[in-house]
Amino acid sequence: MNRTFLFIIISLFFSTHFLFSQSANLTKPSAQQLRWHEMQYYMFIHFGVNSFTNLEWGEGAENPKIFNPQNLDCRQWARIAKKAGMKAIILTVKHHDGFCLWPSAYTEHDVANSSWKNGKGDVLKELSEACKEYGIKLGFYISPWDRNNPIYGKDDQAYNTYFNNQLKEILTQYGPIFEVWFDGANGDRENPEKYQAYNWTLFNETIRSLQPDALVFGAGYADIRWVGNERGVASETNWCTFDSKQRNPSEDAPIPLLQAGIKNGDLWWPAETDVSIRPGWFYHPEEDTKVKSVNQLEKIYFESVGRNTNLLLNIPIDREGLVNAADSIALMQLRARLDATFIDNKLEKLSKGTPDNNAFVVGLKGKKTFDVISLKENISQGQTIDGWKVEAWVNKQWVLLGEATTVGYQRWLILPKTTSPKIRISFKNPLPSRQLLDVNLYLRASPNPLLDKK
Ligand code: FUL
Repeated sequence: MNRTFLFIIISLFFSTHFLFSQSANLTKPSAQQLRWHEMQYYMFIHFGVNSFTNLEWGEGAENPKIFNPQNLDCRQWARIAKKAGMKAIILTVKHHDGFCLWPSAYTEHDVANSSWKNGKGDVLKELSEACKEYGIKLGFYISPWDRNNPIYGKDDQAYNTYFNNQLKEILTQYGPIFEVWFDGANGDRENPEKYQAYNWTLFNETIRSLQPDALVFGAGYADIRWVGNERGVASETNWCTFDSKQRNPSEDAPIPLLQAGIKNGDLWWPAETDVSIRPGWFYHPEEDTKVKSVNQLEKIYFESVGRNTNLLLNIPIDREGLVNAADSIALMQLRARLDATFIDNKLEKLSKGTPDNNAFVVGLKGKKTFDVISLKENISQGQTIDGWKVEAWVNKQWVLLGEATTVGYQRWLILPKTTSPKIRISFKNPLPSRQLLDVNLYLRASPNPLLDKK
């Protein structure tokens, strides 16, 4: 036994006599959104001409011939994602430079005119097959901003038709798509002559009619909101709900609202955290030594997945067409770290909680040591918890270990390392019946100075 950590799961069954049901009035997720919440962690892949030019934003004038990943292997990407515990891959099929990773009938600026496989290759097809083989889902990022297309910003309607045709190609030829990722970039916003008015209504109709189970992220009529930064940090207070009037298809909502969401909003609009494992989104050889450490990645994981968001972690594909060894090693270190803490084959069922004025005392079957608490809310009924605290019985008295605001799908709180025979969880307000799904306590497997409380 080389692990000394503890894993306790508690199922709390609330007696209904003092609880009331208010869920009928609460905004609830769609079935597709509920499934999305369960995914929690998946891979973002930035790959394209920028991977060969060392740019982050291509100009659109790149020669497609420069795209030539000689050892491209999408099965390697999918295998690494799977081993890392990720549930999907989202690929940049077209970034701002306009180069398409699938052979598009509507442009010459694509893989069909590249050197790779003499123009016979299709990255999206290879990835869709690899994802299927490894049992993970597929999504795509597609940039509406297109610096290659000469009609962009010159003829709004013609460009919108072009973009919509491309959406149709990728929504019909590559199997089920779980997420369509739009960033709102309209790089020429500052330059009115080149400003393109996107037809979000048209794009929305296309997505909903061709892939009704796909979720849209970001701009347009999105189902999922941006977390408000690219550092991998979700807000401690994080509502899955929003005010539908504040979701503008063409403009980001104000950052503080994107971060915290809006309590009691009429729209279920949960947040996704996107961040890159390296400083850049695309591959740059000089960043091989700048891959985030396991401590940094664990912090990101705790501050995204542990704060009621899904984590979309970007792994740039290198010039060979592979996940670079440095990134792969970091991903596996993170997986090992998380598994060691959150191992789930040592469940110890505990006694029922005792409802007492919105507080639940839970015995730990002897003294146990822990430093993380996890709460899960039954979001299928909506999100209601807006304040709670946890105390432990130490030296014959209740000692406050930590306090937090929202819970949502999942909330982790790091606590001072504590050994105790029982804990008490108290809520600010009464909970609807069966609103709290479960409580877990863990002892983290390795020290992490970025997370450890003094
Ligand atoms: C942004 C883009 O401008 C970046 O290049 C990157 O793709 C990021 C995920 O979204 O809007």
